[in-house]
Order: sequence, then C-alpha cells, then structure tokens
Amino acid sequence: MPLSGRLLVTGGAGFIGSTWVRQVLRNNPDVRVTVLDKLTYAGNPANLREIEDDPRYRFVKGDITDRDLVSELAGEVDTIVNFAAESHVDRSIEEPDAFIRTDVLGTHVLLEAARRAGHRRYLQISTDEVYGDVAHGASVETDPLRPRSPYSASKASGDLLVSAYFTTYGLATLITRASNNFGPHQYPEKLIPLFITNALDDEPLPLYGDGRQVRDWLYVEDHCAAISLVLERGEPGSTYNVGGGSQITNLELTEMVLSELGKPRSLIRHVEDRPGHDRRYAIDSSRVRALGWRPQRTLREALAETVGWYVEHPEWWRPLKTGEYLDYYRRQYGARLAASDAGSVVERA
Ligand code: NAD
Ligand code: TDX
Repeated sequence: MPLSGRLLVTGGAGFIGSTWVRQVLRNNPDVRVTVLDKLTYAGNPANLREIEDDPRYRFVKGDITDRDLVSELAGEVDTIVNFAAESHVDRSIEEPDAFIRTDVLGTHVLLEAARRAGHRRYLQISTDEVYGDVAHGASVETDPLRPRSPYSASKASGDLLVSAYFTTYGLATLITRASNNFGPHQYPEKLIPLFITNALDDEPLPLYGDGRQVRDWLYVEDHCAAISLVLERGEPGSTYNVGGGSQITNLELTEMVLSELGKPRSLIRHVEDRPGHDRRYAIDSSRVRALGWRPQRTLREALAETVGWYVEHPEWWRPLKTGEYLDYYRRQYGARLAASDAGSVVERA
C-alpha cells in the first residue's frame, strides 16, 4: 500500500532525509511533504533540487527547537518523520552542545507538537550506536542502551523520550535504528565520502588506530525503503533495527574504496584513534525483515555505484570542501597526520 497523507520531514536537506524525500515522492503519488531544515553545514538545498518544482513538496528553513514554528507546521500535517540531528561522532567529541540541543531538546519539541496536534504517526530516525560497543553477537531492539559518545548519548536520549510519549500519551511512535549509511549526497566528513574524495585528489586517508573496527554498511536507498515500510506497517510503540548485513573492518572497506578508484594503498595513514572509539556494532534486523524488507544491493555493488557518483559529481562535493570544512579538517586531522608522517603512530595491524 503506498504512503499517503501530509508529512513533516525534519532534516530533509541532509544526506538520508533528502534521499528519503526524493524516494517517497517518486513512489507515492498521494503524499505531501513539508521539509523543515535549519540548513546547518550538513544541510544542502542541492540535495532537493530535482523535486523543487513538485507541487506536493515545500521547503521551510527553520530549527526543530523553535516551538512556535514547529507547532504551526505540525498543525498542517498528520505525521512527523524526524531525520534532523547533529550526526557526526567526531564533531560531538569536539563540541557536544549542538547535539544535546538538536538531538534531545529538538526531539522533545517535535514530540510535544505531535501530541498536541493529535498526529497519526511519529517516526524517529535513530542509530545502532545507541546500543554501544558490541563485542559479540548482534543487538536486538529490546537490549539496554549503552551509548558511549556524546552523539550516541544524545540519540539514545531522543529515543527514550519517544518511547515515553508512546507509553504516557499513547502517541503512535515508531523508531528505526540503522547501521552506517553510505551513498550519494553524503557530506564528506563521514568515512566513505571523505576517503573517496581525498583519494580522488591523492590526499592521505586518515584511518583511526589499527583500522580493525567493524561497521555494518547500509546503502542509503535500502535504508529509505525500510523507513517507508516501518511508517506504513510498523507497530506503534515499536523499534526496528535496520542493518545492511555487510560487516567489514574499516581497513578492508578502505581497501575496497581504493581498488574501485584504482588508487594505491600507500594513501592510507594510520592516525591517532578517536577517543572512546566503539570497536564493533552489529544489529539483528529480523523484525524489519519480517515486514518484508531486504537490502537490494550487495556492499560491493552499492560501493561501486557510490564511488561512481562522487567521480561524476565533483560540482556537488568540491564546494563543500572549503571554508568551515577546511578549518574542521585541520583541527581534526592536522596534528594526527603530521604525527603519522613523523612515524610516531605505529600501525598495529
Ligand atoms: P546529516 O548530518 O547529513 O543531515 C542532518 C540534517 O539535519 C541536515 O540537513 C541539517 O541541516 C539538519 N538539522 C540539523 N540540526 C537541525 C535543527 N536543529 N533543526 C532543523 N534541521 C536541523 O545526517 P544524516 O546522515 O542524513 O542522518 C539523518 C538521521 O539519521 C540522523 O538523525 C542520524 O542520527 C540518523 N542516522 C544516520 C546514520 C548515518 O550513517 N549517517 C545512520 C543511522 C542513523
Ligand atoms: O577519518 C576517519 N577515519 C576513520 O578511521 C573517519 C571520519 C572515520 N573513521 C572510522 C570511525 C568509524 O569506525 O570509520 C568508521 C566510520 O566512521 P564515521 O563515518 O564517522 O561513522 P560512525 O562514527 O560509525 O557513525 C556513523 O554511523 C552511525 C554516522 O556518522 C552516524 O550518524 C550514524 O548514527
């Protein structure tokens, strides 16, 4: 059954939110979408360009912590899908304030507006990072939350508020917790787009620690299909893990990226590790699979597609790697790369 109704999609100018909005408008003729986005460094109107003339879509620039604005927009829709967040772990370690504001307070403002407006559904886009480091096995939705970074703690706090609004007020909430996403339009601070764009310029690839950390990679279009399915068929009050089923070490993934691009392994630099770096994430996605969801591409296929997209769209990513990005890059990697070049970071692989 296609999705219908009036949706408020927060954070819809970001990587995953914009992919979902494009996919939803493509597949559902009777849906109307209002995107609310603050356009932080990570929000990019170019991500929504192909739908900007669609009469079913409108864009509002604003902050999810703005109660008056959110309450006005909530009155015009029947469902909120919340993608808006500060989303980068390294930035949360450097400066956590914005994470608490947007990911915790912002979630509360949205929930309160949904409750007052008597919404049909509220869907929170969350992450596998809320379960914390998982040495063995795979996290299920009922596992305790053990977040370890300011980012994952802010997302876990948001999730707890969502559950409380179901229990206390009977708001028909849903939560999805996805593993590491990748694909076109991802801001080049995250591992895959950072390494693709650096390698294209023959710049070093700063791999944290020994590079043996494990992540489960999920193609963004597959994630977005799962979000639609959960919105349509999910059981109110429930949480759904969405994992790509492609666990791999960062080092192996980096080698795949280099081989796709035909670039040498010598671009890899082992640099000082991320503080509190979670070694492994793994989630059990049986619950969303029982709704009929499956990833449609293998990691290799989706990675090849993604690399191809960055090769063909320098006009999208080159302008991003300027200004504030370069300041961030220097703060994050300058001393680490210098230490690595001076030989004081030993490859423990
Ligand atoms: P992103 O950083 O690319 O986009 C976030 C968007 O939110 C941007 O458009 C930004 O402008 C907007 N935003 C930030 N603060 C806002 C505010 N206060 N008010 C309104 N808009 C605001 O992030 P993404 O990778 O697309 O992630 C989207 C969601 O999915 C996040 O909630 C994230 O926690 C979650 N998630 C991401 C991944 C991943 O691998 N990227 C995996 C699992 C879950
Ligand atoms: O320069 C780097 N070097 C490196 O080794 C960067 C940016 C990352 N890494 C490592 C850290 C992680 O083990 O690669 C792995 C992936 O890093 P990120 O792309 O920063 O993602 P991660 O920290 O795993 O979090 C991501 O997945 C879950 C998203 O940023 C979150 O928003 C999402 O919730």
